[in-house]
Amino acid sequence: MWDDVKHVIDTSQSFAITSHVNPDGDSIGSALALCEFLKAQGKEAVVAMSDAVPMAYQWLDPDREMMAPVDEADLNQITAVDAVFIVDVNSWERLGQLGEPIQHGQAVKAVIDHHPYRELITPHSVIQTEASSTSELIYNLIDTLGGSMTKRAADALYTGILTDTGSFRFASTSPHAHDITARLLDHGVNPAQVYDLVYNQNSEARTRLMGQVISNIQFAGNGQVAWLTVAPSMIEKTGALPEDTSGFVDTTMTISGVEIGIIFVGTNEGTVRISLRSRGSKDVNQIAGSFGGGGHRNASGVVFKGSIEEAVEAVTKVAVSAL
Ligand SMILES: [Mn+2]
Repeated sequence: MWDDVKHVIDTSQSFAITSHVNPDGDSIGSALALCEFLKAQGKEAVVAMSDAVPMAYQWLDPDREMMAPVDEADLNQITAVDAVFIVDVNSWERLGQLGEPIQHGQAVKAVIDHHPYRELITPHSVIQTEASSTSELIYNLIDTLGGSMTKRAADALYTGILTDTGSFRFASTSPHAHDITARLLDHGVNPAQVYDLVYNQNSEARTRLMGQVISNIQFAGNGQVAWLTVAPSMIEKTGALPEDTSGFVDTTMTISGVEIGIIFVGTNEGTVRISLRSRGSKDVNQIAGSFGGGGHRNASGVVFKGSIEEAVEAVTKVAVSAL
């Protein structure tokens, strides 16, 4: 299964690793661990993301080696590498400002991902939809190719599995995911410390913004669809950062009776960043797909062109009809 990826690694010297917009624990964790692995093989490797790294994951990159968000100079460096690894996503659009330069660049492209897909964007792809996380796949890669596991890589992979399994509660939490987690603890990961660093580092501004956003929650479909809206002005007034809204959508799913939860985050560029969550068989991947986005059955995302009002009207209508 890893033969093709091994060939890409063996035949290249310089690498860039990238992932989807709004990077999360799994995209950052898997990218950083793969970067460590490649460097340990004597390769040059950098991680580049279209968007900034949320506070919760900045501790994984203490020297700020990641290019996130990328700038013009970064783009030149990234397009000059021999090979690009695209992790935790299989879509040019979801790479944000990195999508076009990478798609049309000369580098070999390889995908490592666990999201359902319609078509491959590169023939060099390892996509296992049954994996709990891309971090689980990167663990398997390092294990198979015989790399050493540094504490930093172990922390990164543990963070990816922890966050993508919703702290080991989603349906994707397999015996294999727990098995890998156990081995990461053997490499020195401290679960209490990681949990604290990931989940208990909110700023006062983020907490105030969350309070405002939650107090304006709205419902449709007999309380089965709940949604939150965040206007750019709310973020500015509270002094919070755009990435501070990450995780807000999960509060909708703590409400009894809610089957589909949505957050609409407006930007100053005339787009709305939408995240969707659902319970059980309710498929928000399909809802996101009908607006050009994607993800998993129970967690997906879309970038919508238009106003928050237009996005709410269009997406909640589809959500209610999906009940
Ligand atoms: Mn993931």
